[in-house]
Amino acid sequence: MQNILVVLVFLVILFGGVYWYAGYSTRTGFAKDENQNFIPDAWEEKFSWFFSGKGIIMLLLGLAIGFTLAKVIG
Ligand SMILES: [Ca+2]
Repeated sequence: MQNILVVLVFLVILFGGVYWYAGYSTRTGFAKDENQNFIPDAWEEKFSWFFSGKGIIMLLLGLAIGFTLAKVIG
């Protein structure tokens, strides 16, 4: 169970980092973002689901961490 928890926390950090970098790189003008939605246009074609599902993805990860944590502690 601890292994699952480590993987889940790692995913949250990884995804959070990607979301942060998308916003950071477009805001600083480092990445091209012509439609100004703070997602690099190069990523948008292939990974639009990853950004449009941001809320759901983070919610599910949060819930999974909550359940796993409850199992580990309890
Ligand atoms: Ca864009």
